[in-house]
This record gives sequence, structure tokens and C-alpha cells, in this order.
Amino acid sequence: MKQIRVIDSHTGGEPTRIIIAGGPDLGTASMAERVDIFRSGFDDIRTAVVCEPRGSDVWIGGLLCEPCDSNCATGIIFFNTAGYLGMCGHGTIGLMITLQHLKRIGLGDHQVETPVGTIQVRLESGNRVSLTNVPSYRLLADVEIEVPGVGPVVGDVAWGGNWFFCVKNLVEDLSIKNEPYLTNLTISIRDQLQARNVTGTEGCHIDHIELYAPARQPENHSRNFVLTPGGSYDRSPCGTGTSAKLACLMADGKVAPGTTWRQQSIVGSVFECSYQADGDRVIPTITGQAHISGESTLILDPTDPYCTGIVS
Ligand code: PYC
Repeated sequence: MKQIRVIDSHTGGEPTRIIIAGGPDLGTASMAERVDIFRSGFDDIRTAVVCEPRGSDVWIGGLLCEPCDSNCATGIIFFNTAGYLGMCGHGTIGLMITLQHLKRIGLGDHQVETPVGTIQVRLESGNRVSLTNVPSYRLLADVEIEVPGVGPVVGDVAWGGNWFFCVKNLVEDLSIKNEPYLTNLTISIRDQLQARNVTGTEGCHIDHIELYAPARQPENHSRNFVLTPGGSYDRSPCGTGTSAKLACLMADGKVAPGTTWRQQSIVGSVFECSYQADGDRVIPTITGQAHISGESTLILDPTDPYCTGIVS
């Protein structure tokens, strides 16, 4: 039987499961090349770790990897039930709290290698982590698509380490009781983007959809609902999604560099965000909190018919 040791955490309600032992050895290529090796050679480990019955669509997994640059605390490849992620903001916050739990890092500045670049991260006291994300930008402004049963939906296509469609013209009730409607709505928007061939650069699929509503408290600036690739919604305010949102806010002249933007999730958790401008891109800093929620050994029994997860 194969055993995989994992540490679970959650960042503002959104879970992260980091493989700390028993995962595949992907060699020493770049982190982006190692994603291809993971996908082609060990995808059943991804599905075993995050798909049911051990996980569900809400989980983000992460495989710790030896970094190419020894100045980095670790390399990481994030994944979910649908595939692999370029970067994950809440996952990086969970990762740092996991490394602290393992006593592999202390408070202060660290670097983490991801498939989309090296991320600067600061582990602060009180389970707080700040990360400086990859340069983020708006690719397309005010894209209008017709969504059956909804009507015209207008939004921006933006990159924040993943591809996002940031909806501008719908203001829905962003509360948990409305989640089934919000999930169906955002899946319909995602399907229409795909049907109309609206993509990120090089034809990349836009697999995250964001809705916004006014914040419920005066200290926060916005509340969001983020559909993630597996069809579940992000319980955290979504680090890469908020990076994409900041890029759109800068492009529209709505938020100045250095200003704090407090983005709240549908469950009420908050990321404090700001950015530095770099031409038409933003360099976002995202701060949030994570907590360890479990430490376990996954058992992969080859006689179990669902040993490598239920894959749709
Ligand atoms: O925090 O970047 C994020 C994220 C992506 C998908 C789920 N969370």
C-alpha cells in the first residue's frame, strides 16, 4: 500500500493539502516542466489526494518540490480536482503556515518557486502571511457575452497567476444561501466564454469567474464570489483573483498604487491587498491568515476500486 503524508490547512476557510512525503519525485527540471511530468506520469497521485473520497472539488493540493534555486524555501506545484494551477494565493499562505508548522521556516522573508515564477513571501506573527504575486494585468476590457437566461454579461479578462473573468455588470446577493444560484450562473458564464472563444493569451482557458458586490462592513471594499476550475467556489477571497481584480482597478484608475484594498470572500474572510505599478501591470501584495487543520497519512490501497479517486 502506498502512503502519502499530508498537512491540511485552511486560509480564510479555503482548504489546502500539502504533500510532505510519499509524493512523486519530479526531478530537477524547471517548475513549469515538472508540471508536465506530474501530469503525464503521476496524475493519479493528484486525483488520489484531492478527489473524493479523500477530498472534494473545494480542495487545493500542493506538492513540495526541491527548488531549482537554493535561495528558495521550497518549490510548489498546486493542483485541484480539475488539473494544475499556475499559482494559488490562498494555497501559498497555507503553504507557509505548513512549513512553519514543520519548523522548516521561521518568521521573516522567504521565496517560493512556482510554475509561473518565484514568489516573495513574508511569514508574519499571528498566522499572517504576505505574498508578492506575479505581475498581473488586464488583457481585455469590457467583454460582452450573451448568457442564456441571464442576458448580456460584461467583464474584464485578467491574469493574476491564473486566468479570470471579472464580471462588472451583475450585482448579485453574494451570500452562502445563494451559492447554488451563483455557482450555476458562473458556470454558464464560463461555458459561454469558451463557446465564444474568449480566452487568455495563447488560447488559455478562462477557468475562474469572479462576481463582486459591495462589502458589508465599512472597513472592507468589496465582497466576491469566485468560481474555481473544479466547479466549486473559493471560500477565501482568492489571492490570484484579487491580483487580477487589482489589475482591472488600476487600469480603470479606481485604486492608486499603495492603497489598501480589503477584499472579502463570500464566507466573510478578508485579504488585505495593495499593489505597485509596473507599466501597465500591477505587482500585487496579498495578506491573509491560515491555520493548520490536520496532519494525516493517506493510504492508497490498490484493492480499493476508488484508490486513485473518483474522476468525472
Ligand atoms: O487563492 O489564488 C487563490 C486561489 C485560486 C483557486 C483557489 N484559490
